[in-house]
Amino acid sequence: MDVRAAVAFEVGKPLVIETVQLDGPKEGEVLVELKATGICHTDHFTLSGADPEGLFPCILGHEGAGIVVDVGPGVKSVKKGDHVIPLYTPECRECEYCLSRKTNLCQKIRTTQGKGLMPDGTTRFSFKGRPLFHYMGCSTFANYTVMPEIALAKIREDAPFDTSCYIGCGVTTGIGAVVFTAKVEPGANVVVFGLGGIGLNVIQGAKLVGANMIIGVDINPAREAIARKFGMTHFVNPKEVEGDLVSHLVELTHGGADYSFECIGNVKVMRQALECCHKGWGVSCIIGVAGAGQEISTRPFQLVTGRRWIGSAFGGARGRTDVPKIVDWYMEKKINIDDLITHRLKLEDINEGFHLLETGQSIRSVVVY
Ligand code: NAD
Ligand code: DAO
Ligand code: ZN
Ligand code: ZN
Repeated sequence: MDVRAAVAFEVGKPLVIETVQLDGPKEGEVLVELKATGICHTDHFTLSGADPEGLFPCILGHEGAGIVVDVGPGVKSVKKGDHVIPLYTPECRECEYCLSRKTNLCQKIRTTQGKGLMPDGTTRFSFKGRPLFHYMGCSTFANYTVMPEIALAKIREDAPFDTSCYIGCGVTTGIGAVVFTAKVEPGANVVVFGLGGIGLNVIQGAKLVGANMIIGVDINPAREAIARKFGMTHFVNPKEVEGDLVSHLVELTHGGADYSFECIGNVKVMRQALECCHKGWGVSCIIGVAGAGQEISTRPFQLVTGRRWIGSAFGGARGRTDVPKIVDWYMEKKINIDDLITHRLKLEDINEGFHLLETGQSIRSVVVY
């Protein structure tokens, strides 16, 4: 079938709106009509060329919501008409990783997904007879996509698509890092570095679990007001701190953070996030994705003296199990998504969404199909 897509033909070039061809779902696959998709920093990261796994030409996008319109042979868990959120971290419930209960990183389709392919090693998208790579197993910058069944979370039908799509990445990544990965306890002092689409969700996750101090750190002063609305108690702009930022944060928290989160992808900030943690028990969680070839460093004594460095992918969430619950939290108004969607765009204007992200003007831009 013909579908409308924003195609990433080359690194660093604007996306091009084209009519491309999409083959129907094969065994275990599902055709989804996308109704909305967010634009995440990670799409920008891949388009910029900083992503070592980036493959071109491809259809980017991994933060979608839509409706099942057709299913391939053998599909049992979803049916035509179901409302779904595509998952870049699938949940097969039968691989060694899923069964371990120790991680959300299902490996069932990892090899092919990392190569921009469907599980049978081919692509469903093509343009003028040449294959277009899938992206993070989702490719939501098209009004239809094909997904493996194990990479779809079925969600309630009263959830609006243009807000719940954000649960497909940013909301779950931020809130999940607090709730599922770090397991922050009530009364903890938390420092969040980077108050963008992810960091603001870490802030609201920290508020949700009853954290005490919630300190936000960002070089963009415009982020202070919105972060306070989501539960931040103190704002620190590194550009306005006299002297050492880490010492300032340790002083502010009376000894160091119980938990810190890096939500930027900057390896120097990752070090600051670890070193502002409390001696003996502070935990620093890396969420940001650093550019190809970059490395983190600290003095090992920071770890010897009880600080721990951890990381979180998709908030540690098991997509098919946890995403529908997070949609419930949103619909029950336990979490706020609406105020984070700052822009709604047509697919034709998607490059404007990337510009808004680059210039710090948006929190989340959503393309509505
Ligand atoms: P964003 O661009 O919306 O936000 C980044 C924020 O960091 C901005 O507010 C910016 O002003 C601030 N910032 C930049 N440099 C800073 C510095 N030196 N000190 C303090 N603040 C600084 O990005 P986002 O969508 O929130 O994504 C954040 C990171 O999370 C990206 O690296 C993205 O790729 C990554 N990510 C990771 C996962 C995961 O599962 N681990 C999922 C999604 C996104
Ligand atoms: O299982 O080896 C693996 C890879 C899982 C990919 C997890 C991606 C999380 C970070 C990328 C940013 C997502 C938008
Ligand atoms: Zn994302
Ligand atoms: Zn699995």
